[in-house]
Amino acid sequence: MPVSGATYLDDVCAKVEAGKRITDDECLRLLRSNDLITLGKMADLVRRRLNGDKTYYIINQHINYSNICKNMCRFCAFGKEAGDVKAYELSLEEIFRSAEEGLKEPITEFHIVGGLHPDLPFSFYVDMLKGLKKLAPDVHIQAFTAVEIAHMAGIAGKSVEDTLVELREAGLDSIPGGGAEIFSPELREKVCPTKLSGDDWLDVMRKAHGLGIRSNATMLYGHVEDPEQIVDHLGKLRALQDETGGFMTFIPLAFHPANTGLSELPGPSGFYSLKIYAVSRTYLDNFPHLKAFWIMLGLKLTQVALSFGVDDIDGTVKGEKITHMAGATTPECLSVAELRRLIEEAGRKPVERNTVYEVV
Ligand code: V47
Repeated sequence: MPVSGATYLDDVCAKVEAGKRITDDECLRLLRSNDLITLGKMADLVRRRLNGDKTYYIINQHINYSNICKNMCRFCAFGKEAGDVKAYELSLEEIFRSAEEGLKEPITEFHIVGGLHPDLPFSFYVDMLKGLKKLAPDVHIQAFTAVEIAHMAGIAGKSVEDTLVELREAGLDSIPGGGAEIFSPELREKVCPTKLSGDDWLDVMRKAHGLGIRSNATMLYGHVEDPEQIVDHLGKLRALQDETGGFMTFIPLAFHPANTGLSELPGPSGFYSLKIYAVSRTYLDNFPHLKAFWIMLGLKLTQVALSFGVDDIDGTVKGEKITHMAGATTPECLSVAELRRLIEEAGRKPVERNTVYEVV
C-alpha cells in the first residue's frame, strides 16, 4: 500500500515503498517530523513485509537475581548499594525456587538480569545456569546483559570470549538486549558515567554473535537524549547487524523517572514513544523484529504500537522488578488470554513463539 502523500517526507516514503534503505540524514528528518501518521504507515509497511499480520508473544519468567550494583546509573531505580535497605541478593536456592514457581506455567524462557554485584564470584553465575538447565532442560535461558558479561569477565580474569564460552557450556542460550542505553559517550557521561562504554557493549555482542550466541538490542529513550544521538545509536546497531546478523529483535525502552536520579524528568510522551518505534522499524531494515516491552510502554500504547512497526509484545513476564521499582503502573504479569486479546483487538494474529522466534 503506497504511503506517500503530499508531505515533505515524500522522498523518504518513496524509498521505503521501493524497499530501499534510508540514510542517517533521512532518519534524522523522520525523527524531527511530527507527521506521526506518515511515520506509522512507513513502519507498518516494513513490518508487514517482514512479519505479515503476525504478532508474537512468549510465556516467560524474569529472574532479577540481585539489585546490588556498582554502577548506580542515574536513570535506574533498581540498582542499590550493598547495605541499602532496598538491596537484595537471591541465593542459588532462592533462584531455583523462583524458577520452580515459574515452571508451574508452560514457560519456554527464563529471562535473567541483575546488577553489577561487586562480590559474587563467577562460579555463582555458572552454577545458576547449570542448576536452571538441570531443573528445566527445555527452557531457553536468555541471561546477562553485555554489561554483566563484561563485568563477569573482569571478575573471572578471563577474556570476554572465554567467559561467553564457559557461560554457554553451563546453559546460556542467548543474551538479552539491556545495558545499551544510548551509545553516545557524552550522554553516557551524564547518565551512566561508570557503565561499560557503547563501543564495548557492541564489542561484547560482536564476540557473542561470532560464537553463534544470538542476542537482542535495546535503546533507553525519553530522558536527555537528542535526535542525533538516537540516529548514532541506531546506526551502530544497523552496522553491527550487517556484519554479524546476530540480533533477533530491537526493543526501545521507555524511560520511567520515579525513584531515579532523573526523577525531575517527565518521561516520554505517547507521541514521542510511537515516533521512536516507527522510525526504528523503518531505519533498522535488517532487524527481523521490533518488540514493545508492555511493562514499560503500558498496555494501551503497546496495542497502538502494533500499527507503528511492532510485531512482538514480549510475554507474560512474571517477576520483573527493574521497571516496577521505577514507578511502572503496569501489572506484574499478564495471562496468555490477555495478551492474545490485546493483539486480536488491534487486528493482528497472535502467535506464541519461543525465544528464537520459532512458533510454539
Ligand atoms: O539496561 C533501567 C533499562 C534495562 C530504567 O532483551 C530502565 O528482550 C526504563 O534490557 N526506566 C534492562 N528502563 C531490561 C532490558 C530488557 C527488558 C525486556 C526485554 C529485554 C530483551 C531486555 O532496563 C536496562 C536499562 O536500559 N532501565 N532503568 C528505568 N528507570
